[in-house]
Amino acid sequence: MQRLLVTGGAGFIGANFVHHVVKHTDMTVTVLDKLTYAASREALDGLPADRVSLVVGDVADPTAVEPLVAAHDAVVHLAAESHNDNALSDPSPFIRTNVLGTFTLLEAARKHDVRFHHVSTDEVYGDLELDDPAKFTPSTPYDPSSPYAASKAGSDHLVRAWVRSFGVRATISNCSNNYGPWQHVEKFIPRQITNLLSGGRVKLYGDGLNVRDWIHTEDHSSAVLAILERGTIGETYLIGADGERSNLEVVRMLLRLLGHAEDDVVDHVTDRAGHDLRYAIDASRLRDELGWRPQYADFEAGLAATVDWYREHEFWWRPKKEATEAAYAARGQ
Ligand code: NAD
Ligand code: TDX
Repeated sequence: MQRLLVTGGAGFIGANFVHHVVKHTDMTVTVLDKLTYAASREALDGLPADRVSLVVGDVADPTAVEPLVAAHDAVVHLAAESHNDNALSDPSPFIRTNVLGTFTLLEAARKHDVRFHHVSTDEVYGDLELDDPAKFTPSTPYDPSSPYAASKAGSDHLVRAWVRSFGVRATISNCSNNYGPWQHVEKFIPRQITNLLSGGRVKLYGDGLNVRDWIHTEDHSSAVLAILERGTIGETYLIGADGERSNLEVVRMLLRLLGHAEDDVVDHVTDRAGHDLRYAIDASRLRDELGWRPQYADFEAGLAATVDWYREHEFWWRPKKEATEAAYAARGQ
C-alpha cells in the first residue's frame, strides 16, 4: 500500500491523519477535499510537496472521484458534513455528501478493486442512559437519533453491503468524540475555549449532564492507520479511549485551565433537539486484535495542550468565529 487517497483531508481529523501518515509511514498521500467552510488549507502547510498533494473536488462527483480512486492503492474516507447542529438547520448537504458521496467512492473502489477504509462515528448507535454501565460494541444495533447520525449510519450500511455483495475490500471504524488542533470553532470544546479567550461566556446546552467519550485526534489517527494496515476486511472496529466526561465536567476543566472561578461565566442555553444523552465506546477488538493503545490517556493534559494550541493559533480561528457565533445566536444557543 503506497499511494493513499484521503477524502476530507483538509478537515480537522483528516488533516491530523495526513500528518500522522507522513510521519509514521512512507506512503504518498493525495487529499480530495471540496474545501467547504469546515476545511483548513493551512492545516496542510509544511507537509512535503513530494509526499502530499491536494485535489479540490466533491466526493459525490463521479467524474472527479473515479480517476483518482483508480490511481491509488487505498482510500481513507473522512469527507463529510460533520456538525449535528447544522444538520438540524438543513440536512440536505449531509445526505448528499455523507450518503451519495460514500456511494460514489464505493462504486469507484469496486470498479478498480481499491482497498477502502470508511471513517464513521459512534453516533450511529444512538445513545445510552446516563446511569447505564453499558458501552457500544460492534454488535450494538444501529439506532441513529439525528439527521447527521442517520446519514453516517446510511453510509456504513452501504459499505457493509458493498463488502458482502461485491467483495469490496473495506473496513469501517466508529469513533467517539475527537478533540485536538484544527477543530472548527463550531464544535463544543473549541467553541468554549475561543469564547473564553475572547472574554465571552461558555454556552452549555441544557443542564450540561450529557456525556461524551473524548479521544485525542492523534489517537484516532493511529487507530485508523492500524486498521488500514492490519485490520480484517469486512470488519467494524470501534475506536475510543475511555474518556467519558459530562459536558459540565469538561467546562469546569476548561474554566480551571483558563483561570476562571467556577461557573461564573457559564450560560445554560437552549438544548439541542433530540440531544443524545451519552456515548461510550468498548474498543476491545481494536486493543485485542490489533494491539492498539491510546497515547493521550490523560484527558486533562490533552485538553491543556489544546487550550495552548488555540491560544497560539488565533490567526486561524478568529476569522471563523464571528459567523459561527452569529449562527448560534440566531438559534438561541
Ligand atoms: P470536518 O467537518 O472538520 O471536516 C470535513 C472535511 O470534509 C472538510 O475538509 C470538508 O471540506 C470536507 N468535505 C465536506 N464535504 C465534502 C465533499 N462533498 N467532497 C469532498 N470533501 C468534502 O469533520 P471532522 O470532524 O474532521 O470529521 C471527519 C470524519 O470523521 C467525518 O466522516 C466524521 O463523520 C468522522 N467522525 C468525526 C468525529 C468527531 O468527533 N469530529 C468523531 C467520529 C467520526
Ligand atoms: O456550544 C455547545 N454547547 C454544548 O453544550 C456545543 C457546540 C455543544 N454542546 C454539547 C452537545 C454535545 O453534548 O457538547 C457535546 C459535544 O457537541 P459537538 O461538539 O457538537 O459534538 P457531537 O454532537 O457529540 O458530535 C461529535 O462527535 C461525533 C462530532 O461533531 C461528530 O462529527 C462526531 O461524529
